[in-house]
Amino acid sequence: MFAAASLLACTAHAANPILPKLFTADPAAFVENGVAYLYVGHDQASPTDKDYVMKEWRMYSSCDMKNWTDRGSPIAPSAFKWAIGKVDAWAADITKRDGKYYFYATVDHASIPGRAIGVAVSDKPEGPFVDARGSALITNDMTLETKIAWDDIDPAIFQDDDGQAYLYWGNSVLKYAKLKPNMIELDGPIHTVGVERFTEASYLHKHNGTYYLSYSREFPEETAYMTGPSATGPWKYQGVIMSKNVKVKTIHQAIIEFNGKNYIIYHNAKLPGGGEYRRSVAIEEFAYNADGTIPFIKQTRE
Ligand code: FUB
Repeated sequence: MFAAASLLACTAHAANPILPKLFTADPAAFVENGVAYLYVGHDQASPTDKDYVMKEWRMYSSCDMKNWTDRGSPIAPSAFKWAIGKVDAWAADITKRDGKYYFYATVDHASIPGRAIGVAVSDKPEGPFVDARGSALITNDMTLETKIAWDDIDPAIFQDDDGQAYLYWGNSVLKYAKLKPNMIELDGPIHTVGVERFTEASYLHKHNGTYYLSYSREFPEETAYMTGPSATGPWKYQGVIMSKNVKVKTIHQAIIEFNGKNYIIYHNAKLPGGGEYRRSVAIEEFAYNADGTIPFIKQTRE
């Protein structure tokens, strides 16, 4: 029913930035039954705020990657009762398994200092999502190589063809762990991956048998990527996909295939009044090179 309704609702805006009514950031996306689902953090900072104000995630759907229908807010950080700190809706990611949708989200932990990652579940892509564990999946671990409060952010969920799920995340140090088939528990230890100039926003996808691990590097950030023969590497650096933004230091990508075409979804600050904490999600179509590498992709206005 939901997919059919989406197909009928292709009205709205078709140019970049694709969501002209709200400031939005940190896109996550997946495709099901000919519909693309897009989840973003809602940047609610005023022009004079000096930090993020993000009280909810928002969700949109599209049947053509151009016209996006607003599906409201599938979840807010307050859904995680153990996360009653600053409750900013930082980056999240989404996947489906066994008929349920799993939403991995960065929130502020109430009793363990720093950011943490929670997982919420829903029967429908538009939510409402509810906390799947009642506790954080990942908490800030000051014993790992970084000692910053925001090193456990930006979850990226990937399910391989054999059903094994991997969670990648991190700021400054890239980390990953396997998940159990229930999608809400780690299965084994947390690993770190040495990546030069890694900042955050890791994202794992697979194309024609090759694994692509993209991420933001440096600060201000540019989007770079590595490739490998498995979901855990070994990784070979391949280059920069997208260059730094002008009015905002972050960029945060997701890469999906939809109806045989490939898209990178990211954020800049090109909506009028945009800035560091007032970002705007945009999309570019791209084609893989003949050797499977990803070309440098220019940001467009439309
Ligand atoms: O939106 C808050 C943070 O900014 C995200 O977690 C990072 O990826 C960066 O985009």
